[in-house]
Amino acid sequence: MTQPATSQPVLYSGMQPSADSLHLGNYVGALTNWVKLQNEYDAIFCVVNQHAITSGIDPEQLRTRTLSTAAQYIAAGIDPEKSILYVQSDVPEHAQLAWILGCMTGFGEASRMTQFKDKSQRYGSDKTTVGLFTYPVLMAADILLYQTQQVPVGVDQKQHIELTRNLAERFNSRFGETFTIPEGFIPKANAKVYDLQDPTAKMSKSAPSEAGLLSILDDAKVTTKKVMRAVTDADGEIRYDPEAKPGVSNLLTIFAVLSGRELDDVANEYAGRGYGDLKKGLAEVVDATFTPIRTRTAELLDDRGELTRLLRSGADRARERAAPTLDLVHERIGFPTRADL
Ligand code: ATP
Ligand code: LTN
Repeated sequence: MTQPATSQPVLYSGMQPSADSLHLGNYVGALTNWVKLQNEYDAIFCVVNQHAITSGIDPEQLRTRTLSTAAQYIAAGIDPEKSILYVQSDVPEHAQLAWILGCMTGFGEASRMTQFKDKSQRYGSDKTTVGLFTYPVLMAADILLYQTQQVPVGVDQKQHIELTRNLAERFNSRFGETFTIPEGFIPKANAKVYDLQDPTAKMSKSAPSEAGLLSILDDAKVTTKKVMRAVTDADGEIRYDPEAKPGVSNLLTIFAVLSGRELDDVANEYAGRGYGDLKKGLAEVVDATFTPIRTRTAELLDDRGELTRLLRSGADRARERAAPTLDLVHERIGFPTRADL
């Protein structure tokens, strides 16, 4: 098997550049985790633009969102010198390995992916692309190319990680030890953020209304307004009880996670006070978290040359790691390797 560059275990993750701004759910459920983990792992983070085109292509929007997503990763604390940060389409080995893995994936096996079933039902058969169907195979290629051990993802990606493991095991047993078998690294339930207007639904960029979505790049005035208008309940009591009081509990969770405090500590501070007080306090915490990230993102986007250079250098480092794995795969399955060319 090809060896990783450091003795730390390899960690790999990615997000699609499918919105102008990341939202609080992405920040709490993924990005803050990545920032912490990058010190303990040999971490690789990808802006998965090839996955993003499975649901349609708008070239200008895609270009802007790809750079903006990368800038937000860096602004939130991903260190592009320590970790590898790159754009998926800059590393052609992903698509090359995906083709091979696709030829080892059963049609029935891929048809069982619930994300595909959900999305294809929503899009209808004319808008459902073959790319959407093979999306999980490309994700498997992303992960396996780097001999990844840990993959931090949301619970919705669990089935894709299972498929990745199955494909790696299948390849290894048919053609000899080639891939490390990765593991999913699923955050605890309390890292989940709910929609401010419908606190029983997860905060998502595809929510029917923007009113419940806190976006990192929104102006502070906008986020404050959204927090102040968050849905609560009629009994007026501030306590953590996600079943009976989903709205208030969501506000308390967000407050605790963003301020780095214990939930009980925040709940005690606001016990006996009005919802308006809690919301005001939370709006300040959101502002204190997002404003520096927003400012740094704008600075990074102002110097596109430098940002592009950083991403190119990330892609060079990624290719150095991906190419030997692909070479080994080629050798194992009887394709010419670089040494033959
Ligand atoms: P969609 O609109 O398709 O549901 P999304 O906004 O939920 O997308 P994804 O691109 O699916 O975002 O997710 C990127 C990462 O952010 C994943 O690791 C996911 O688990 C995390 N994430 C997204 N929404 C939340 C949330 N509400 N709470 C916690 N983590 C979240
Ligand atoms: N499917 C993932 C994004 C993704 C990913 C990956 C995550 C694509 N390739 C590799 C981890 C590892 C999502 O939608 N969150």
